[in-house]
Amino acid sequence: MNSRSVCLLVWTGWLGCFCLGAWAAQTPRTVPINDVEESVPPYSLPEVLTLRNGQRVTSAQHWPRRRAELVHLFEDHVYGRIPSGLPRQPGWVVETRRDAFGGKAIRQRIQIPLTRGPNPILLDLLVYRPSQATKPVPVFLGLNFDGNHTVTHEADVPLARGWVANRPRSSVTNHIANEASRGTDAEAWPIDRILERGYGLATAYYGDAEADFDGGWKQGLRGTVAPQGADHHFEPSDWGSIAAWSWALSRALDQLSLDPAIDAQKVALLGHSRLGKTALWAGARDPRFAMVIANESGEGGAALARRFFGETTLRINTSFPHWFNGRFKDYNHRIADLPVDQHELVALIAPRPVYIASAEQDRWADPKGEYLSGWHASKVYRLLGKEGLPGPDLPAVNRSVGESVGYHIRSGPHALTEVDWEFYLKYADRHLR
Ligand code: GTR
Repeated sequence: MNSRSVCLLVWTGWLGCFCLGAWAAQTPRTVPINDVEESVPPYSLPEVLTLRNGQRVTSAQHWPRRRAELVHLFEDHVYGRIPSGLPRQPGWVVETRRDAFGGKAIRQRIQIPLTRGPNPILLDLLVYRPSQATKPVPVFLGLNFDGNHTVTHEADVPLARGWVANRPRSSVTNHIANEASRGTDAEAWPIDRILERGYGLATAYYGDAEADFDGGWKQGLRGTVAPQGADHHFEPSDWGSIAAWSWALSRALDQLSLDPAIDAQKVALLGHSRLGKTALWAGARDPRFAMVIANESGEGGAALARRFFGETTLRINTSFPHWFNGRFKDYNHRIADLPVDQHELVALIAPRPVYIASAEQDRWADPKGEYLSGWHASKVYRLLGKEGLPGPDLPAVNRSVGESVGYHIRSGPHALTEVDWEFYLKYADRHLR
């Protein structure tokens, strides 16, 4: 080896160390995290019933003003503003099957154009409703993580078209959906049981609207509607992907409203994890959703941002910078200055029923912070003549508590399970029947 190559080797070595160091400085692993209840520092929450100008909201008539203020604050500081003038176009039924689930269900596949033009972004809505129903049915609506073909074992539901996440469970390794992933998420969507209980189910793949990676927006909804397309420069209050997915949910509701066999006044929005965050924001923005269920929605969902436990604002903004708007990053190191906290997001759903759920082992999502959000939002429910959660203490596991704010903490890990669904079906029976 000559002296030039030794020199080059040393230099690349140093460069390597430097790059690795810079990477380590940015990697989420270096972000401080707390997992010990006794180490949660004191915090104080913004007062949900006080306007920014200090005025108190003391009657139900004055709540809409505070509600509007909170929606704007969440748009400006957290999820971002959805551009005005986006199209709201009806979809078309691609296929109807009257013999789905052994004749128990009528299944429809509907395509909803989310953008204008000859090649619009299409949301594929998969809808099941009980075939024996004698009147319009209430429906659960939820986005799914890996494609419509993963929520069912039926062989004729087409594979998701666009980018999908690589997952060992679905044996996807190249971001392209494959047959091996069919039905891999069916446990999270007990369609049979939902139908038996007299409900319909509508679901769509969230990646249809926009792929879930930083940069996914370029080919997705946000890039397509931006005047500069993929060269768009985001302003701090521009929308993030959670807002884009929530927009798609509202378009799905438009579509369900066109079907006389569906009771569009009784659509319960449901989402798990990041899609639980999305469900909360969609339900907060769009008062047509009759009920919202946030399964283990965690940070940026139901969990209080100011409670230093599990995932933090800094961490989520580092791992998933595209989920929220640019301004939300300003609070990475000063969360106490954020003009809202997540109990106010839950309160935006009032007086409609909202259900928050946690899992005992899902400490990352901060079960207690999720519960407390519901508890602090209950104040608004009471003002509007409804009952919320019974008190500030986390209930025992596997027990459902609360009225118009419902809650359970299930034993086990982060997941949407049949146990969760049983609670949701009972809750829907109470509030939507
Ligand atoms: C995690 C993220 C959570 C939650 C979850 C999910 O990695 O930190 O906020 O959204 O993903 O959506 O599965």
